Amino acid sequence: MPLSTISESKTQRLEILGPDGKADPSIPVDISESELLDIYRKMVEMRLFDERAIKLQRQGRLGTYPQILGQEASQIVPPLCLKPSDWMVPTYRGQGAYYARGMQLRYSLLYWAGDDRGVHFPEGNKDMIFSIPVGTHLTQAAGLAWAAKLKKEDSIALAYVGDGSTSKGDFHEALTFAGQFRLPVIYLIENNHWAISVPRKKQSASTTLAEKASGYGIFGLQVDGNDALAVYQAVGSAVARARLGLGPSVLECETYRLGHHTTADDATRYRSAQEVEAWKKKDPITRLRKYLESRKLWNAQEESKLKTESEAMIQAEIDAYESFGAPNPLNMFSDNYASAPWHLIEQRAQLEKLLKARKSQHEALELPPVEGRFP
Ligand SMILES: Cc1ncc(C[n+]2csc(CCOP(=O)(O)OP(=O)(O)O)c2C)c(N)n1
Ligand SMILES: [Mg+2]
Repeated sequence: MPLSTISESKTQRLEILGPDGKADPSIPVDISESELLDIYRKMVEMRLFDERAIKLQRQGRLGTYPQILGQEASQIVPPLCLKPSDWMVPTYRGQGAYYARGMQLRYSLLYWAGDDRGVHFPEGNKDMIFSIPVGTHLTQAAGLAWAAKLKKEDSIALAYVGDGSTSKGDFHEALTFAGQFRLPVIYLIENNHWAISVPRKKQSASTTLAEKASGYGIFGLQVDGNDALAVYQAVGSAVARARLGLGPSVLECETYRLGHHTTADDATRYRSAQEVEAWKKKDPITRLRKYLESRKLWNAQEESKLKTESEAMIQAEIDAYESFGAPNPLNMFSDNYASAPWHLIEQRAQLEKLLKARKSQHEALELPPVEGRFP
């Protein structure tokens, strides 16, 4: 019996803006001038914020911090294609995505200072908390999309995932479920080429991460993740398909982590300066700025005004963050369980006793009221 082809998968890649900022005229992008400028502003604001956050950490004013340096397009553009009533399910490298959803930067800082008051999203937003465990949020996103489908709601779910995290079993489980139930969910892989010190080429033998989608009966596309226009086009189309009931998408946004994994890492120990320099030439912000300039939508004066305004806004956010004051340590027990397990009841009671004893020794130790619910 001769072999016959029974299935064929072809993975495509979408690029619109070249590194010189010139757009491919054969791909029309339905985006207004004000949306373009909004994307650019937010990307610049996030880059300046990232730089300040690193300095704060080095000065001992912030905890461990994961930069998004170089990934501004794949972070900021996708949420701008959603409604607040859509679910946004980020990873820990998610402050750009939250910022695009309207979260004030003071809360990102609080979160990375280890303070749960940083979990504070704009009213009405369906945002999930930063996922520190890698991959575990992917099945949750499938569940959120399934619930929306069962309830006949219009909402969809967008989950971010790193290249390294696609190797986890959770990715397989989530995609199996999403494909089989044709869920309104988008898995946006931010392939930044590194999972801490493990390079993308050691992560998986597949040529692209996007092609993994076809095994689950899901639409997959690789996107130039440093090209804000391509990300907007790809996510916008995936959102439209999901809303029409046409099922899930896997979008592999190919980008690069220009900084260290977090402030606890030293990337110079495992990757070359040449590699980093080559990716700097594909910087998503420079590309978009060149494009805007070519369309006469931006110029040097506007650039310097934006920098001055952004720096003032970021300083105000840092001041607001630093004036929060210490949280009550008992907050850490709040809002975790519908009914608390015995060992947490005991531990909380022990801590409460300890705090009371300290207070009687040092009258100055005045803690704010406990926040949240402990059942
Ligand atoms: C379940 C789990 N295992 C291991 C870790 C430790 N860890 C933190 S980040 C990371 C690498 C993730 O790489 P990638 O998915 O590419 O995301 P990136 O950091 O590049 O955004 C690992 C293994 C974790 N946080 N959670
Ligand atoms: Mg990665």
